[in-house]
Amino acid sequence: MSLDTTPPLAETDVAVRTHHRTCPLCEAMCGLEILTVGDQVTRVRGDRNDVWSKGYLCPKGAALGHLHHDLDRVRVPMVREGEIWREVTWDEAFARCEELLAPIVHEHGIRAVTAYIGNPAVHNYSLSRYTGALAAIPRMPVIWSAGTVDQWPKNLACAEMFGNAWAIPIPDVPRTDLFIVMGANPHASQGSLLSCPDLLGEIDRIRERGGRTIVIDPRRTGTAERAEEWLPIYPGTDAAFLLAIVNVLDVDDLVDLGTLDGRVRGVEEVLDAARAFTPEGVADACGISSERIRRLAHEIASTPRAVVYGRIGLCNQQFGTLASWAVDVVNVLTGHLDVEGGAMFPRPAIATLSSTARRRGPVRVGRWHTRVRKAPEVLGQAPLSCLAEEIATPGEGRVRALITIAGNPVLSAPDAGRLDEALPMLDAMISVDNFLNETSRHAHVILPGLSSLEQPHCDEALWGFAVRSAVRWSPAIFPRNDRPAEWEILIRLGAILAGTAAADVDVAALDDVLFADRATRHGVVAADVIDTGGLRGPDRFADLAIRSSPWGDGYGARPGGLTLDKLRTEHPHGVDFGPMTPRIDEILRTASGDVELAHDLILDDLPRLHEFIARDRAGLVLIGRRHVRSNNSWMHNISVLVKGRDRCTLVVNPHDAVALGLIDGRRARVTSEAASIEATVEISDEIRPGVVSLPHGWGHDKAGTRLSIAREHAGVNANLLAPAHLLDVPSGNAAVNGIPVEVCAI
Ligand SMILES: Nc1nc2c(c(=O)[nH]1)N[C@H]1C(S)=C(S)[C@@H](COP(=O)(O)OP(=O)(O)OC[C@H]3O[C@@H](n4cnc5c(=O)[nH]c(N)nc54)[C@H](O)[C@@H]3O)O[C@H]1N2
Ligand SMILES: Nc1nc2c(c(=O)[nH]1)N[C@H]1C(S)=C(S)[C@@H](COP(=O)(O)OP(=O)(O)OC[C@H]3O[C@@H](n4cnc5c(=O)[nH]c(N)nc54)[C@H](O)[C@@H]3O)O[C@H]1N2
Ligand code: SF4
Ligand SMILES: [Mo]
Repeated sequence: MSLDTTPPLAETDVAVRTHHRTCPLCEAMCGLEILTVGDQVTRVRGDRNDVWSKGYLCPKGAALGHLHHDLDRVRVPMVREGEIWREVTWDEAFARCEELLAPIVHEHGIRAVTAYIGNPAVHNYSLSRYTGALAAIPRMPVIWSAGTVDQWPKNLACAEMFGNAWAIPIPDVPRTDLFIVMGANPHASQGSLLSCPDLLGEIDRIRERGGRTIVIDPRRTGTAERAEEWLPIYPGTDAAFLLAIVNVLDVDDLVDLGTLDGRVRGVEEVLDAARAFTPEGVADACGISSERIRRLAHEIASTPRAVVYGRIGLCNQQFGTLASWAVDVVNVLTGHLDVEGGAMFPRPAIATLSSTARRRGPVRVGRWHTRVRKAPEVLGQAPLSCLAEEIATPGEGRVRALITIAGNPVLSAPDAGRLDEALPMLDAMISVDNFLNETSRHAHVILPGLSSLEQPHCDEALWGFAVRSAVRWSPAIFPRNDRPAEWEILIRLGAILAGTAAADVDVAALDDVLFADRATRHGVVAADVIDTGGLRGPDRFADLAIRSSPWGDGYGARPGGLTLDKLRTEHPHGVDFGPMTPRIDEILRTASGDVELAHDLILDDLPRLHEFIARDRAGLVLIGRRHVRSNNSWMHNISVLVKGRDRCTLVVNPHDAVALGLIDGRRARVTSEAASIEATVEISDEIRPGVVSLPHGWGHDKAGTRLSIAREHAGVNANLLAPAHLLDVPSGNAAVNGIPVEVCAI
């Protein structure tokens, strides 16, 4: 049995077919109903029978057919000679990869080669499992990913507190009565490190049951509009704000660990550290009155089902680790961790990183440093803002070959201009990507993945952040014909890097080895399962993860339990095993076995925060924003999503606009220490004074791309403005929010 083959469609087939499938575009994982006629998608709507999302979808999901049919999408491997791209066969493409990579490995060793893993890999199980394979087969260091522009501070804080970087508690939104949202805008993003369909609808439901939502954000976002209250915080001051809440909890005798009493260490040290952050002391810097801070502390403490949730605005800022840590410090000190309606650890029905970590011991930081800037590694990653200098700086240890996988760092990474200049200096660049875009235009070879509709889909990572223990598997809708899936591409590349001739790579044999290794780590005797079911590739891993979950059959240990086959045949609309339940004992992997709140790596960063709070705040700072019709940098080539008003505008508060002489609709120059760009001004009181906002992911005017629609809506690349050294120090995560800028009319 092979799950990823769909019968070829007859050319004369005009029957309307209905398919059910998970949307792969964001963490909400909506169940879709997709109608097709022949090889055309005719309609996409929410699947009302879906056990998880019950019919919800957003405009991006509705445009999935447009993404599939996009004529610019790369379907055939391409090789670049000078400025000219040539379509080639898969054999030729892999032969060219070998020709490019083998001499580099031979002369400089595997350490001269590396990979960058972008965000869509998380939404694609053919990539997520096998990027590990690409690294493991040749023992290649893969230290670059979108993780260090995204959630690395949260990973670090959770590694310290809970002993597992992926044990990230999520807000139990469907059962909370006080939802405090900091630096997240689910109105656009649909939720992140939090999978919950129709999050904005949940905010309405909180209100309907007498509860409240408070949004703490420099911008009055769509989420803030829907909430009961908006607190316009100054960027980068969240950690101080939350420590002031801790201070009030202490002084007003509100600390109550609830069910975690006796299981938490470091409380006194944290209360000590918070003594310097009084509400009066931080109010001006945060832009929130001391009275409101005090009252909020009391509200959190006195509401049985309350939760603080922080996301990207608290991560990709200068105090990301302190802020992300402080979110859960407040949840712990008010008895809101691991309880219903608070911050909880999901129990996924498909075993994920968060549910399978076994290692105990110290957090891995600083075991090596980057060559040029000497930045310490954090949990195996280097700050993405170091990549350009590692390519461009000559000398022993230079990055000479780069494989980008589902990433567009020329638009999404900080100090983007330098990276754009550095990529042509590579001796070899391979992009595993579905578009010839701002990044892949520098590649020597583009190896395209299948369209999402040409392959099965199963979210492995994301159910680990979901408010319910659900899981779903979707079959391919269209045949892939003789094209390889991405997992096969990655195995092939890995083997080529390990020295196998491209033509000799035995993908199936390597897949068996990788699976056996994984199965052993799950505690399954590999030989027992390899020959059962005939599964291969990511489906075999998904089957393993499903069978190893609490609801799985455990390969016979729990007869009647779930298997991939059962999920596929009996549950086309997914299966749901209910809401989250407390599980701290299973989660904790700290050396002490308790929650550990106080860590030097985190607390040592406090002097930097003190200095920041005391600093003059006369100038402007830049933050980003997302829009529901965008997806980082890569969905601007779909007409139905980009049409209408220009979205890549610089939002400025009316007071600042008057002071600077800016006029709505006219151009302004924005200058940071990294670059100077021009953007159209949009004057609005949705942004607090002192802060301007420009979305990321735009700047599609580069020569040499194949993005005909995006080019007509080019916008400007906000990440040109992000200085490489502006970081959250403990985690190395980029601070792409809170960039000091000057703005003038032109
Ligand atoms: N200023 C600023 N910068 C930011 C952020 C911010 O908030 N502000 N956010 C950051 C965050 S959170 C992230 S995650 C990063 C994202 O950064 P990246 O992950 O590097 O960038 P994306 O724009 O998501 O690019 C995705 C790429 O994957 C390709 N792709 C899409 N689907 C597939 C697929 O199925 N297979 C393959 N092989 N390729 C595919 C697309 O063509 C595109 O090239 O950006 C970061 N950058
Ligand atoms: N439509 C759409 N959906 C997406 C994406 C997308 O690009 N488009 N990207 C996906 C990805 S990769 C991710 S990681 C998630 C991110 O999901 P979210 O975290 O919800 O992302 P944003 O919508 O950028 O919301 C971040 C908020 O932080 C605020 N902010 C900025 N600086 C600060 C600060 O210093 N303090 C506080 N308190 N707030 C601050 C911003 O104003 C913004 O409202 O979204 C995912 N979903
Ligand atoms: S919210 Fe939109 S993009 Fe996200 S999974 Fe649902 S339909 Fe897809
Ligand atoms: Mo992200």
